Amino acid sequence: MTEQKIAADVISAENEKRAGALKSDYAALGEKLARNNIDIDAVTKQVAEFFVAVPSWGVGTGGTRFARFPGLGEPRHIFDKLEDCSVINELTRATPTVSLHIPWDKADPKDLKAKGDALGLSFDAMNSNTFSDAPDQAHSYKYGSLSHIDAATRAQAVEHNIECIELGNAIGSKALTVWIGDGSNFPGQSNFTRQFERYLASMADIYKALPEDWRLFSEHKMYEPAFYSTVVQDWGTNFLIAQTLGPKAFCLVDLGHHAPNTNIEMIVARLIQFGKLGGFHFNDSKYGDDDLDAGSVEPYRLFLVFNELVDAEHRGVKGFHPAHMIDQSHNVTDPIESLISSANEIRRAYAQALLVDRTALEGFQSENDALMATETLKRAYRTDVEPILAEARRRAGGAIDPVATYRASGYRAQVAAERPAVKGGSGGIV
Ligand code: LRH
Ligand code: MN
Ligand code: MN
Repeated sequence: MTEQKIAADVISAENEKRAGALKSDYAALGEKLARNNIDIDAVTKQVAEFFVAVPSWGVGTGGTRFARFPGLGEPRHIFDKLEDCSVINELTRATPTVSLHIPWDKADPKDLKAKGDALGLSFDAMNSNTFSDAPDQAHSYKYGSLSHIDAATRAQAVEHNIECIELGNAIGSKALTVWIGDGSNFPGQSNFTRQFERYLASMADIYKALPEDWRLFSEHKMYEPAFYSTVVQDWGTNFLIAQTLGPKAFCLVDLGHHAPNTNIEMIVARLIQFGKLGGFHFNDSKYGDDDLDAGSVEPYRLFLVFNELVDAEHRGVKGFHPAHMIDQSHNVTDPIESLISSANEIRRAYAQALLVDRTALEGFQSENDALMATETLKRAYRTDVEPILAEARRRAGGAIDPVATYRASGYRAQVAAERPAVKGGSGGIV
């Protein structure tokens, strides 16, 4: 890493203030865990080796269809975005990869690669965009893209996905995530079966263009922008897609893309069991695709998802390597702070899941002791693992308290001076 956005002496000065407290908290937690035969250092090592990708589109301030209230120093282009992503990684040491969205982040692959290398960042899954029209495209996606009734529009959407693969291949990415907004707004508007047939045929063309070591992720979402029916609406349809396309096709689970109260951890278990879990878009939600910060509303649900992932690791599931990515939108916070905190929450859920006594759990399950089984999960979940997370960051050169250190660094004020302010927007409805 040659370009460091947060000076090393800022991190060490901030860490020095907190090192004493962390040392005693870590020792106390280590003692407590040792009583249950858990080696704290082994857990810290596993946590330090767990990474999650930051979405390039998450570092700009989001908005709703009603309005967008810009923040200070918003990134002007992908190279600014990569610098902001680097700040998150320098402080957390949990996010060394970035997931790009094309055409939003389109640039010369040589420049992208060089910037990534300079910042110590590499690239996770590429995301295509056929849910909105690019300024110069020949055919509109107003009535769909990969499943459009018109062959030329479908071909254009396929071509765009192939372009994403080619760009990704040049910068070291190994996966393409396809999410489409295709669907219908009125009963009768589309023929469900024919529309899905057209989608599958388009996806098969994209699948054919995948390099040998690439994976194709399809992402389901219940509704929005289509409000009556969506082509890839749930994990069942998503599973059919992955199964129909072949061994390089997997399902991507965006936590916000389900009906409220859906048992997402069970969906995760099913996809693991049948070898089709490709990865995640982590975020949290209260009502719909809210794109809130991971763990901010339902941290127990995030833990239960990680409980399934750790269970799969524990069982030694073959070829199990889901892609961990964040997908959020930040309207009222500094996006860098939200992403720092989200990366920590995701690691927290992982650390807590690592603490589950799986032998005891299995015993309680086989004795039908529901109370003690659930208590076994709760015991792990109730453990304050913050000293483990902080120590993992510290050992890797990150910050003991990354948000406080970020604030102390003055990064936001510095980029606000360099990047011109952006005007607010009314959003799409007025
Ligand atoms: C769709 C989605 C999908 C897109 C991203 C911007 O709601 O989750 O992953 O690529 O948002
Ligand atoms: Mn998503
Ligand atoms: Mn979404």
